[in-house]
Amino acid sequence: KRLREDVSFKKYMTYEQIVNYLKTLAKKYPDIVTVQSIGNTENNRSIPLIKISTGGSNKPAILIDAGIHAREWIAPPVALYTIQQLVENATNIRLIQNVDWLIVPVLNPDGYTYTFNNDRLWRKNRSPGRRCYGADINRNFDFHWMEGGASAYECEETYAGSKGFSELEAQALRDFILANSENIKLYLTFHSYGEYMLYPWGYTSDLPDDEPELRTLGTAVADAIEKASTIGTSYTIGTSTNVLYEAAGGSDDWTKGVGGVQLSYTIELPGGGSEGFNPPTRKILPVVRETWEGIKLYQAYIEKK
Ligand code: ING
Ligand code: ZN
Repeated sequence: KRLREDVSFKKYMTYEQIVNYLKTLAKKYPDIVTVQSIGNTENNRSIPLIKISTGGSNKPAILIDAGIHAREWIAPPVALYTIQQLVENATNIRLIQNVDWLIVPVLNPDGYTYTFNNDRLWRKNRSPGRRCYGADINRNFDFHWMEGGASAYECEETYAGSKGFSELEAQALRDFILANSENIKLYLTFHSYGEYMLYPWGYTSDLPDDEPELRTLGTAVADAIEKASTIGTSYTIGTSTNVLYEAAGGSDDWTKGVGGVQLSYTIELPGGGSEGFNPPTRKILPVVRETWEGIKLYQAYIEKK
């Protein structure tokens, strides 16, 4: 079987196309690219992770995911653009010399596929319940689980699952982080929409001890994105609870609170207005390009730290 799939930012790629692109990169660039599955979903899809590394041991790593929420279509392209720039643009070689990259472009393949074939605005995964399908993966992480901003009813959009880490996708990310927690220095999770640069905590309005560092870094990144923006992007920076809403069980809270990753951010990409979760395809490139300017600044910080 000869798969050759190119990445596209002119359209929204399907899960299969994204997987084929990752596999194509692994074949074409075996010295720096490995693709693995971090777990399987309810509908037996694998959750792919691409590792981009020039080798050596104990380098700091940046973990990025997108597509925790199925309908937030602008998020996977940001992960894919990062992958493309790191692997296929030789001028970016210095970005992979001292830092490893671990990227999951679609953490919720079942939900993502469901938004293509059945319901464009589906948010959750597709695990079956008694009455309804799906739990909100971003309420299912077991750190102050169900303490606020989450629902115990399985038909709700923010259903937190039957218990902390009841969901396969959350388990997969947890297990990968715990197996690599020594090296992971930064976690970025891409959502949409609203232009928020969020950091923990989401379960309480209390601030983490290192809030000044999270705020300073997040502000610098947001500034870089805004400066590069051709579409008037403007980020609001702060803790999830204080600038957006309280929500326990999010991946960023667990990653910082339990996973041992000090720097943890949820980035709510542009969208909204009449576009909502469905920015027109001509917006994909402007969004991924401006966001990439911010991601490079995160890399520079990790490299120096
Ligand atoms: N927003 C995030 C959500 O899961 C969030 C915001 C992130 C809240 C992290 C709390 C913690 O609701 C979207 N658009 O999904
Ligand atoms: Zn989301």
